[in-house]
Amino acid sequence: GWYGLVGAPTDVGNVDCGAAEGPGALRAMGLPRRMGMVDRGDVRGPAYDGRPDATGSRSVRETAAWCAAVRDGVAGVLADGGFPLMLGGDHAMALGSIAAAAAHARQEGRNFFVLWFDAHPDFNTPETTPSGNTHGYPAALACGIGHPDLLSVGAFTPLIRPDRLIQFGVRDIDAGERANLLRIGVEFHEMDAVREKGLEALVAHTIARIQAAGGGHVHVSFDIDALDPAAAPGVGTPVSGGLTPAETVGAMRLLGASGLVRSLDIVEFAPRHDRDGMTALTVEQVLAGFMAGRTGQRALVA
Ligand code: DIR
Ligand code: MN
Ligand code: MN
Ligand code: MN
Repeated sequence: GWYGLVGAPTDVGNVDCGAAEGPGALRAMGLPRRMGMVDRGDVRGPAYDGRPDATGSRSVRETAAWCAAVRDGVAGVLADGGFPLMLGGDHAMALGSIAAAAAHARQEGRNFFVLWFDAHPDFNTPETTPSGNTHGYPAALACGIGHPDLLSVGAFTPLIRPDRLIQFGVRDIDAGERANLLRIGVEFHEMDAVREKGLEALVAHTIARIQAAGGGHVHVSFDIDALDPAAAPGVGTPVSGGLTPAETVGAMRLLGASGLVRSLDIVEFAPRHDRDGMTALTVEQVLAGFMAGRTGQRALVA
């Protein structure tokens, strides 16, 4: 199979966090070419609008337009038989890729799961958001709660059963956001659990659970800030105490080898905050681990 890169160069979901420059920077470094991807180009959308609407959310109309474009770009790769790699852009864009992946899974008659790697659960709603930024919303929206103008990006809602969303590495959770997670019933593994049990063991357990449920389409949504800022400083909202590159490469290799993952997001790379290209290098290693797992090879670990 081939990898179809869909770029979403925007930070419409956050305030000039720098993620809009992510796809261009990775292309300039030659990553898509080196990794043998088919570059389907960037989708387009409107500029950021910081004025909050009646719910206190910013750039909702703009986020919805970008996500619809991402949805169509990712759906195009799936329709053409490729493996979509959505390159953000901020994490609000995951609403678009998940809308496409969920529709594809439904069409193929597969169970649909989302694995979310992130320092943040992105499970706010307009009622709980401390910022009004839509990059804090996408996981909740996928589960069917949040702003109606964003829920309508998907052909149906919820896009995912909440017990089929599993989060890893979260460590910066707003109070109302945590209440949302618990109320909706999402499985989220915070960093203390990751340290205690090991990321690879948690991921292996999740793969086994999905296989026991009959398999399906697994979408992986990977926010670069899941990684520790020591290895990946090039993000808009760094949070200390994150995942190491080695354990992340190992987990991604397991996911690749499982054969269950059929779509992937890599979001929130902000080159202006990078140091000596180390975040770009880490991103490439994480992707290489995943791809090596898929082709049954051994991943190159730093
Ligand atoms: C915060 C920050 N929870 C918010 N979220 C971030 O604004 O909703 N997500 N940084 O990536
Ligand atoms: Mn995120
Ligand atoms: Mn994050
Ligand atoms: Mn974010």
